[in-house]
Amino acid sequence: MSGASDIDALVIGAGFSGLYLLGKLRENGFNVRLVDAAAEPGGIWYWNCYPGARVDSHVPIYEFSDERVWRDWTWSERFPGWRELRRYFRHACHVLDLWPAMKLGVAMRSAVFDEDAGFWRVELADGDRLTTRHLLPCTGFAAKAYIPSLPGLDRFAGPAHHTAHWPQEGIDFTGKRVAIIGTGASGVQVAQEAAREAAQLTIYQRTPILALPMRQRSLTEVEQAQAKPGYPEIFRQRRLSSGGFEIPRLDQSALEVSSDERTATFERLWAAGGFHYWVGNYADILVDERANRLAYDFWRDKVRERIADPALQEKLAPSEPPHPFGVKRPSLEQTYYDIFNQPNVKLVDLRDEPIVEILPHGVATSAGVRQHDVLVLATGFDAVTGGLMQMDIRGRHGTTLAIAWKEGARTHLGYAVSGFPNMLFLYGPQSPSGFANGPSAAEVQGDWVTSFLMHLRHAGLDGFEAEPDTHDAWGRHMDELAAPTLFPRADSWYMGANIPGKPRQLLNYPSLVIYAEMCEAAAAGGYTGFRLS
Ligand code: N01
Repeated sequence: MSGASDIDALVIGAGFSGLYLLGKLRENGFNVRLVDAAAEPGGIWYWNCYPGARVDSHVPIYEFSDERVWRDWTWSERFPGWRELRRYFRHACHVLDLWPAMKLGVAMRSAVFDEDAGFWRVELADGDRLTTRHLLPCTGFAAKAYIPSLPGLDRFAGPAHHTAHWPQEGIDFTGKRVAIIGTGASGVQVAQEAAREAAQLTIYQRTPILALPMRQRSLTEVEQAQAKPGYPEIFRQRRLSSGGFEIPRLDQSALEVSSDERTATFERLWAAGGFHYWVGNYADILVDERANRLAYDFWRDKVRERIADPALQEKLAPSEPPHPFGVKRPSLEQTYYDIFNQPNVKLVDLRDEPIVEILPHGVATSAGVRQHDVLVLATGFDAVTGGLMQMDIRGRHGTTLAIAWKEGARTHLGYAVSGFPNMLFLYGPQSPSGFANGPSAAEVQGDWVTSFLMHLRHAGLDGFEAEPDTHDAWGRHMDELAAPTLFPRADSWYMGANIPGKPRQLLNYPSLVIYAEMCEAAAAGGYTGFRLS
């Protein structure tokens, strides 16, 4: 027999998924609260306030589909920056009336499942305690920064920050000797800013990023007002796509068209900018090595045109691909390849000269020492699983997710883990998570979770738990999805391969629309794989 809890549900995290879920549950009469360690809503847009941080998905794809939010909101740019995104989240909280249910600036310290009572006992960092029937972590896929263990790092005398721990007050690069370690999406964005301001910028690259042209542009109020009648259709389309975008993937093979036709198509996608060249490319780009190579070669030649020095061309856009195109996340760039023509920008190839140690005023590689005043660690995240595993969440018998997932993440439908009753996470492993545009996945998952909790309420039930054998079935399903693709061929965070010792597995579900169908089928079957009580 379950006891009464203080609230029906606690949402952890005020990014897209947490806010969407909070709104849905509130509207459906649940007594729900949200906590977030950040002082403002916006999830990663609170923590990742490094210079140049902006989203790689365009608007209106990267926003809530709720008309109450978009009706009176106008963006200034196609790919908004973090400051504007933060204003947007405040606006969304206001129009959706979420503020009264939110507690910001306070982390969840622990959540322990009380097996007798059938609910979670939660303690917050400010000492508050509460009990909740359901625990709903919405902590995103990039909640745990990864900082490699570089000898001497703690002795660096100047500012040294991971991009996701950037000081809210910012750092002025003007006239400084700035070093950036890492050339993923974060590194590219900081580099573009630092190249304009720093006296010297040194970029330490281990693997070249295969970045695509963003084609940023300003948006006017008039054009957005004219486009808004079409928004509902765009939002419908994004739910029906594999990546949560409205950009359709071509249904042809890159190999079955003539060379002229293929080049014309590549040119069109390239000119469209953003993720068109990635998401909207030929059907077999991410599964067939030969098709992939054609896409890589076109990318390489385009990039090389912008770099003056042939040696740098080879470093930044090598003749032979460092990994198949598109199976490690491409990022979007505006000036990234141009900055290497500037005299104040240097590239250090860590494959030629690995870092030996960090010194108080510089970085020593096997080839020598370079002096720096500021160190930027754009070294990524223990993505998808790290954020959940670092939290003190204890299920049955005190088990933590860190124990449950020691050999790799195992879930039911990418939502739940056996031994952790009444807990559903959004954006977790084996869900679309890092493979899908954030708001698209947040809404698909938020709707499903809301329906699930409503189903329980209508049935007069209190709880649920994933059956242990469901993990194997979902894991096998994930393996089958990964097998025909080229994703396992890159050492990417998609595969958990960026973190030393992390089990290698496809962490994200590759299709939002198929995922939604699978989850709907489970719901239609009475939430198959869950024991309801
Ligand atoms: O992290 P990353 P990120 N020594 O893991 C290098 C989202 N995001 O923060 O490739 C030297 O991609 C590492 O090298 P290598 C987006 O989904 C979105 O940039 O492993 N270098 C790599 O170059 C993105 O994919 C946006 O060889 C080391 C870099 O650090 C995800 O977050 C903006 C190293 C890490 O790149 C993560 O992006 C930013 C070491 N020991 C992020 N360890 C937008 O939407 C790691 N590296 C705009």
